[in-house]
Amino acid sequence: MLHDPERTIEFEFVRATENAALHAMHWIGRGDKEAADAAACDAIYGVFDLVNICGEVVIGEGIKDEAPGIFLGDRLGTWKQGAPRFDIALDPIDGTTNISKGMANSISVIAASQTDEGKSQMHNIPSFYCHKIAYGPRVKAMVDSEKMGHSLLDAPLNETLMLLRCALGKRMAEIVVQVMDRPRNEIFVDQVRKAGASLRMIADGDITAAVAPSLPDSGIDLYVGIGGSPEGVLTANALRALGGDLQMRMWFRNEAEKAELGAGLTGQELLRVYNAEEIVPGDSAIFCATGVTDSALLPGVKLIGKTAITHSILMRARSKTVRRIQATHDLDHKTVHLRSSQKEHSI
Ligand code: VTB
Repeated sequence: MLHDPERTIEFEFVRATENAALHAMHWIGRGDKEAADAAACDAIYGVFDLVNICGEVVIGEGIKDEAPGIFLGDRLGTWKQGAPRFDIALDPIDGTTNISKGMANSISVIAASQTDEGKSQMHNIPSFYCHKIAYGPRVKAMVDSEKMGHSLLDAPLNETLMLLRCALGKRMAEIVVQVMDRPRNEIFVDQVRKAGASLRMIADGDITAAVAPSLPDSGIDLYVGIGGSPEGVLTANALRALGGDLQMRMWFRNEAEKAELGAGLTGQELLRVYNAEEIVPGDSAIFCATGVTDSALLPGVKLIGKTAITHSILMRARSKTVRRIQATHDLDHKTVHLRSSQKEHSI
């Protein structure tokens, strides 16, 4: 086995999210989010069918909204004997509604952690939703040094924004907070406005929103709100590589959901606040995403005649290298390998 198989295999992840974005782009604006999702899944499976890894999906999709997808326990890769083992978390499209409406903020995303058999490296959160707050390395350094007795999830948002002001050396009005536009998040929107910080709302897709504060050039300083739990785990993989952090705690829409999804958990476990290192505790964390439509993280796919341009970001926790990969695909030659047909297809 290679000494550090992550180093080479990580580039196959880029091919997978690129192909997912290219195969899904035809569905942008066409009102069919399931078709976009299915196209992305087919392409991701198709790439991994040619890659020598033993990949097990530990965080899949589709449970919450019954979308087509790649699910928990599914296998990716050839599973040839001796191939390195990876736990895989993915969202073939985060923001399928956005794609279907031709709106901004959709990506294809995969995270992975090299693992020894049987030892999962990613914490699976049983709730559909979590209350999350995500911030970059400078804020993390200050949060860690303040040794607060409570989590940021319990602090009034204006206190957290004051902390950001100090950590980032900005005026309040320059601090940009991203929140997903939902009635359940109105409380955060009000607090951001009252504090005098600057607000950016997104319709869907809170992985880009929560990773953005850890990138110096994203223009976003903080993500806060209630969004999907699997999306939080994917975000945690990126933050392990970028040095930022997030805090997240399970959130339930009602008591029945809490009783069902939280069955078997103690009161303490239900209230536990996780940070990125607790969600992804191992040394190995790879995060890869390709833009489908524009977001704070990545430009979307651009189609110019028979040329498609994709933008991806690839990073891993071991080396902390962050690569931005712009690819020009000549569609007269580019093909994607699909699981459904086991063949190469033109885009
Ligand atoms: C969240 C968010 C995702 O869908 O799961 C959201 O984390 C679903 O929220 O990024 P609702 O159930 O309120 O629609 C996304 O925005 C896209 O999958």
